[in-house]
Amino acid sequence: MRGVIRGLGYGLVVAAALAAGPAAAQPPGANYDEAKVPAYTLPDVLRFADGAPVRDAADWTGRRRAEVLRLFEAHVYGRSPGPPPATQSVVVEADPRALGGLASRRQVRVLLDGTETGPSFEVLLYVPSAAPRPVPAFLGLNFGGNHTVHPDPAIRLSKAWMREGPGVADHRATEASRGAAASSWPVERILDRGYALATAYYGDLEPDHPDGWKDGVRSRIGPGASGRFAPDDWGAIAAWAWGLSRALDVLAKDPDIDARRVAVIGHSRLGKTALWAGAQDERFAMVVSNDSGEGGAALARRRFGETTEAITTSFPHWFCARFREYAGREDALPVDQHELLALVAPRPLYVASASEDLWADPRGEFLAAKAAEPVYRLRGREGLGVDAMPVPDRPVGKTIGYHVRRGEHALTAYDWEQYLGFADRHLRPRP
Ligand code: GTR
Repeated sequence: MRGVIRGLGYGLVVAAALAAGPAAAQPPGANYDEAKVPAYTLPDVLRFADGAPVRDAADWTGRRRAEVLRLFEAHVYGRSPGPPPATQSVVVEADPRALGGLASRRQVRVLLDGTETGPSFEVLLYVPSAAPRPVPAFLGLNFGGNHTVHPDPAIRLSKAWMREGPGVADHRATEASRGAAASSWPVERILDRGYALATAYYGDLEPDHPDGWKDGVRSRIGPGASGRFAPDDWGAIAAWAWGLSRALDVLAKDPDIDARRVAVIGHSRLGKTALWAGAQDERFAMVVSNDSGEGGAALARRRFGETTEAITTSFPHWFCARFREYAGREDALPVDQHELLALVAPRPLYVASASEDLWADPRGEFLAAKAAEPVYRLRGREGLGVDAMPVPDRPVGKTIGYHVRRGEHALTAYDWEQYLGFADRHLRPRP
């Protein structure tokens, strides 16, 4: 699975190494040895760029938060446009008694410029029948099309470009890929626990390859529509994150959904995406990063696993053009990823790692969560509630949740159980 999701450059090396077993999964040049991590100093999240200290919550919410956000836009993910003015959503399919009556299902085509021929994406929504209205929801992008999250035959088969893999022929999904990602989306369990689930295919927003922008929202909307991108114009992660906000716009109009209780979730590159969406869009009530690694929850300055050089070489389209300048010189970055996590404060944040996913640097993810705590405390919330990284399969956390699951790079039922429990603690009773 990881080989399918990773795909390019280093990804292929990782996939080949993984095929030989986790112990061999070390791409050439990558450091997987804790003893070889050089010393580093993180930027102080509670200090303004001019060196002045952030003294209280008002300093943070009034000025420092915006400053950190701007730095991530200018140096890492790029600036995104606002919501397009003429968006229309069209319900293309609905069934009030889907999955044997467990849920109602709707499939909504979001026409981003209001026209059938313009850029669009499709949201699949299941709302639990038994839960009192309006219900809280999880929203996350998927890797292979909405039809891969569940074998439900009524889910429309994606017609969009796909990376080659099982059930994909000539870059198009076939019926054979129906339900292919079901192990990452325990739909019935989510519904049984009283949450709605909304998902969309990330490739609808932008196909995931260096030329993908030509067929995605970035060529039709916003600054790059002219075909020229400034060093701080949005990259693909920003485009996907922008799509999550547009999906939230749709949920906010749905009377069955409580838009004040929507958790945004993502795995791996889509975990980076969920974090950037949650950092920018404070309407997201909770943020879940599953194995997001480099460019996500993992500290950039910590030289372990994937590096800025590796990620900007394999995936030049993910970030804004300026980010590449920091390959091999992470210390020059004006931010590090703990500050991305801090942008989620005071909202509940869950960061999860997997013990064999060394490429994503589990310890670097934990340490970033730890280093985001001062902002949570400033906002009157406890962060992780522990100082030491927990052993595998021992979830910890207060307003910041964390676990390292035993096993490989994946979004599993175990991970979802922790997110559902965390959501129960933070999104109920209704705020
Ligand atoms: C890898 C990439 C990681 C991670 C992963 C994924 O190849 O190096 O940063 O995002 O892809 O999305 O599965």
